[in-house]
Amino acid sequence: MSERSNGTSSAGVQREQLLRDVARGLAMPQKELDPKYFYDERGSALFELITELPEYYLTRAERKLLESEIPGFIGQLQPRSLVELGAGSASKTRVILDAMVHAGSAAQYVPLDVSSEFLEESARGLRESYPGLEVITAIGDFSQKLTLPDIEGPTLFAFLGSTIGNFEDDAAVTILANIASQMRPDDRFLLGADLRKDVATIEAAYNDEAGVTAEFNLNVLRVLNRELGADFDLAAFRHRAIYDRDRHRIEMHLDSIDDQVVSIPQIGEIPLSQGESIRTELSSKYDRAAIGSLFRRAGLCLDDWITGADGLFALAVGGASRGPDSRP
Ligand code: SAH
Ligand code: AVI
Repeated sequence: MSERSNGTSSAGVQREQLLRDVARGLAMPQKELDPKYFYDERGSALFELITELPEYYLTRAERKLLESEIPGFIGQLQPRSLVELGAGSASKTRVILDAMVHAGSAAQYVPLDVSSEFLEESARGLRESYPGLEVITAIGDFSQKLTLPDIEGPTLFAFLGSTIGNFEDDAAVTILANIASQMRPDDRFLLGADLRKDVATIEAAYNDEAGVTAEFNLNVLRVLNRELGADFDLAAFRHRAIYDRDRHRIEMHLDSIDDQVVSIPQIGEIPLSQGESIRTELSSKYDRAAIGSLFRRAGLCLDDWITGADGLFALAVGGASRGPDSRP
């Protein structure tokens, strides 16, 4: 069994960053918070519950595609390493790792995530299940420049779950370009993307009957209360998730139920009027043209586009079209 960690930022640096991000986001005309702050241990666990909800079709649809497509794909590529952005529980990743083990090519797995405790827990489980695999956890923010350990190629870079959809197009291009800059000519990139479909199906996925998504949404306020000593009253906010048909995306908000003032030490008093919202997440939905355009802008070529018969979800496969900028 082999374990390594490629941790980067210290708690102090992360707190400074959180303070800056929150001060900036809450000063905007449409108040917003960065969705990466959902994912403390509780937030990561709540996301896992979301993936099992009857309304949240994304995870099941992606898993089905991976199960049908990955064995053949891995058999051809024979990757020695898998690098995964936003790995979380890495539950679907096991489909890829199983195929790598079956192909006899599996050497290293590098899951990268901001949610450090949760990632280490996932890594422990993987090390038990795949004793021959070196699991190197990388704690960090994939929207910043990627610092990866030295790994054996060919490498498959994976970004699953449609997490790309949580970013505006320009930011998504920056993330994809960062990945492209790390890719050697025989490496491949695998992206999971949620597809555009009827609005009722999409909106139901973000407004589940059991209220787990609402709890997940409110969790970001718990994080700010704990980390910054803020005094958000969670009962004073209501979860709202609506689909923007023009921009093809879900917007998740926390609506202020009444006029209120929230206090955050080191930032100050934040007044919110009745009905005013804090936008906490975007979740864009795609078609082939939209992903093709993001890939092109990021210096990636889109080689394959795989959707199931249900038309719910897509896997996009690509390679770096410009060659590596920073990796030998
Ligand atoms: N890939 C998994 C988990 C998706 S949830 C799946 O498909 O089910 C999104 C994951 O990305 C979480 O684990 C979260 O902690 C991580 N994440 C969100 N923003 C991030 C960022 N900016 N940098 C690194 N990880 C991030
Ligand atoms: C991680 N990300 C792709 C999820 C999504 O669907 O946008 C997060 C989520 N938000 C609400 N439900 C799930």
